[in-house]
Amino acid sequence: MKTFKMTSVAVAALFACAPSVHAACTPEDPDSGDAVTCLATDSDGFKSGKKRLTVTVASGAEVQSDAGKDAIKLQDDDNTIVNIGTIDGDDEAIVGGDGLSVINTGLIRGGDKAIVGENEDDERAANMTILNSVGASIIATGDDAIKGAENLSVTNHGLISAGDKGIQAEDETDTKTRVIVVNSTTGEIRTVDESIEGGDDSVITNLGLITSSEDDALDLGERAVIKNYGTIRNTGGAQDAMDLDSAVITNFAGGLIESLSDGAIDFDESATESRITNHGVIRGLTYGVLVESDPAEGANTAAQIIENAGLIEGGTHALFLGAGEDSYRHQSGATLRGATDFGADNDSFYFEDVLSGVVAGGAVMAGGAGEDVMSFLAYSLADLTDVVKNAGVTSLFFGAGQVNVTGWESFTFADQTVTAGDLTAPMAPVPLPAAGWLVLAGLGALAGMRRFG
Ligand SMILES: [Ca+2]
Ligand SMILES: [Ca+2]
Ligand SMILES: [Ca+2]
Ligand SMILES: [Ca+2]
Repeated sequence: MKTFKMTSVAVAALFACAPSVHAACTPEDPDSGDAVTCLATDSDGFKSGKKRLTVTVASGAEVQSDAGKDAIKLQDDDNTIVNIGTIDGDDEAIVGGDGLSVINTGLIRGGDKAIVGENEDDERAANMTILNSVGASIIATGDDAIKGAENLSVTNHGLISAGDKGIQAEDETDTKTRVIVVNSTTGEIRTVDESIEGGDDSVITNLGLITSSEDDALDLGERAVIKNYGTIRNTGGAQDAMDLDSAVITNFAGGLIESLSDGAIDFDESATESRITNHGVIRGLTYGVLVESDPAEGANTAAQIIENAGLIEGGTHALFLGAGEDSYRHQSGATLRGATDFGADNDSFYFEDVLSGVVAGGAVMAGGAGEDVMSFLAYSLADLTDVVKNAGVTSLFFGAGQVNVTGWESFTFADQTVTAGDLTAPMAPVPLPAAGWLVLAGLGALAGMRRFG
């Protein structure tokens, strides 16, 4: 991020010395590197083709635009806009070039877009840096709030809201590009379409709220790095909280990744491995974590490696992982709600701790095609109290613990591995005569009796 070249003391001094009737933004025709200060209401906007300007809109000042025009337009390189007042464009509030830096503690509002990177060659500007402070707002009523190309970097402590997309990184050929966003505990990004849309190698850190009412909250490409301590949510439009190709996602305790209309985390076509570490909640109306499995749509053939110490929930499937050698570790205290389907290829499922009750409410965990292995790391084979096979589904009981599985070719315990075919009840139960059961029940002994004890 570039350094704000004018201190707040200097701004205050300029403001104090300025007569109230002073031309709003001066000098009107600066040289490259000059400081431009807007101290009152400028009704027809400010425009310059110079480089390295620092344009400061003082507290109480407002830069407006003519009808259909932009409020501040600086299309050459490395300009800085410091807004302590209001920048209000009928079309865009700010159009800036490569290396534009915007520091906003006031209001930036565009009737179309709020901040757009577009250089003097009409290419989408790269390396833009936007800082939106606590209490500050960047609002686009018609279209995207912030739009730039490669390495668009946004740090948000205030409000970013958009009638279309919140933050979009895309070049002039409509190729999505890298975006870096930090949304702090006070940060809110509220949009109708995608909240953040970008290309490969994007990095998103969220401690606040990112929410889209009709599209994906995050829509990114390959190798996204996402750290979530806050809420990332889709609320409508049959879309996802996250729509990605591949990613490393860490959802920390208290973090919520949620779709009220479709999947929480959706992986599109990719051959690149993804990792999810979850200590919070990942919850989708339809799916918790899913991959595209239809070749006609471009199937995801990669491994998804998931460690869950929190909650993963989906109305249809908690996990639907498709092709690739997928792996899921159910850590101590973890919860699954919904079925799981590990799809094609050799997949792995690890229960790291003892089971507490019926896993996933009894929903079936499918290994799918391939040689799939389910592991019970806290149990020996002798801890298995019953095996019930019914209509292709095998129910494994460890006392009160139960899992319902299908399509897993082998099961590993702490002491040994057995194939699905060899998995039977550890020993045939010794039948008691009916009278014996009644006597035992009458003595209150049945509840404490282990079937194979
Ligand atoms: Ca997969
Ligand atoms: Ca698989
Ligand atoms: Ca499989
Ligand atoms: Ca299988």
